Amino acid sequence: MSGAESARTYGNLIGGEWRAARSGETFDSVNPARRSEVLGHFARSSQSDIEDAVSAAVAAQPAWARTPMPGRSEVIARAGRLLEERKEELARLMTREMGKVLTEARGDVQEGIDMAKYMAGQGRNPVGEVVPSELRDKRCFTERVPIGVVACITPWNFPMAIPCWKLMPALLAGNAVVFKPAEDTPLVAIRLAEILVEAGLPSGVLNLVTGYGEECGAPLVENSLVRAISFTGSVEVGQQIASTCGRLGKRVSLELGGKNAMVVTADADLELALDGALWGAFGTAGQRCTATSRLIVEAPVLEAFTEQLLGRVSKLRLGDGLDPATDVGPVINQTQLKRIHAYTEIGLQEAARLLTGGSIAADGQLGEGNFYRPTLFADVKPEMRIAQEEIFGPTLVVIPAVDFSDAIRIANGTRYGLSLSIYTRDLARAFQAVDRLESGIVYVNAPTIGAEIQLPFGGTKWTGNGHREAGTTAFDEFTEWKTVYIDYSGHLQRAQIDTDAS
Ligand code: UN1
Repeated sequence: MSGAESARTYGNLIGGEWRAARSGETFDSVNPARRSEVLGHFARSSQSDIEDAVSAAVAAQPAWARTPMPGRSEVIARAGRLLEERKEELARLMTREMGKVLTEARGDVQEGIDMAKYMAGQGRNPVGEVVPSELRDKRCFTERVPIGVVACITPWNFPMAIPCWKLMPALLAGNAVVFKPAEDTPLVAIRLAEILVEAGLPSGVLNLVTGYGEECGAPLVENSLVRAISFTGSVEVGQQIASTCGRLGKRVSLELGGKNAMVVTADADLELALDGALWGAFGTAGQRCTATSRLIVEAPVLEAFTEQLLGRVSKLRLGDGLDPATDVGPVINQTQLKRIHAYTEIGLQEAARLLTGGSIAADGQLGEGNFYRPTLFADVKPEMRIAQEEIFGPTLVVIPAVDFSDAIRIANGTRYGLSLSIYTRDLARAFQAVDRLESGIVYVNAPTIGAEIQLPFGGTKWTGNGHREAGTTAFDEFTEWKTVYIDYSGHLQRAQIDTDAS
């Protein structure tokens, strides 16, 4: 892309206007495949910008909440159509800003489109229930109401899908939103905000503030007028946010890490499992919270499976995600690149056997970006750090299991509980695994990635705090229940006391 476009400066969206940060400071977004390519300069926001954004949201929210829900859903539907029209352009931009290969970037935008369409359809669905009363001439019902102003804080790995999972239901429910995207992917976020504005969202209903977590995310979480926080990101930051929200008595939903495993049983279709392992572990360069980062293989097939896997992993081609020949793109930034490599060193110290990869790729053009060679470790023990901690990169560890029960025990043996999978041809084994795997998402004969938006998404244990995004649960994060009792008897009726069964 031309240098001229790269040089543009982008502001925050506050009360319908695009404005620079009050400090006038900016930060850059760069292409992880070629760090010299700057995609733009973005507002480096802090406390006062957050206050402006929250004030704009507070002012706009009541009128938006009074707009009938089918009217609100029209805006979401139009946004979905605009996303669809611009899918290719947005996908290409995403590949340049975040690095994932173009086919996957298209999938990421498609996930946003799907969410918009799904939510638009919800706009005419029931929002509560009528419940019988104990008493005569009394009607009881429930309804969902907006929370008010909510903050959506999103990661860089799904720059379109995850913001759409949050923004579409939050807005449809009648909230005003302050959206703080990851500092690595501000431009895709700005394109999404522009689309929502173009689709007819009134000024101030969506405000977008770019910047760093400590400077701009923290004051957003602290702001007393922001009543709920929806956060996807690391366990460390999620726990800080949760403790702040605990102290301030506000709602928080967390979608944090994973250490997802695929179990390969002795009776599995090994070809199928191989394809699944490669896609699950090295898709998005392993930078998904759902990425398959552990492969638990039953003893009888361990050797053959590992050998075939090694053959396939060592053939994966690293490169720019815009190049159709590329299998694995760059990782997001230099910090992550170093972190991923530090885990290789940890694995070696732990005496795991490095089969391939394990180094930063610096030859030729690859040296201009953040490339890590697809890495495979064997002889990994379940308690090793490389088998317990989220690496968030193209590193897959193979853990031997003596039998099915051992495999399930190992799969469940981390602090995370997002996505677990099993490959087997035995129907009973498949259902036993569904029963026994302790995670929010379970796959049979598919890898740990590939969630669809019409089903709840989220995990158990340290992966989250009990919430689920998308699916039929999408509104739970962004609404309050209101319970309404209407007594039209004309006299005092006392619940639990005057009940008459005659
Ligand atoms: C994430 O990794 O943060 O199931 C989300 C998947 C995608 C969503 C992943 N549909 O891998």
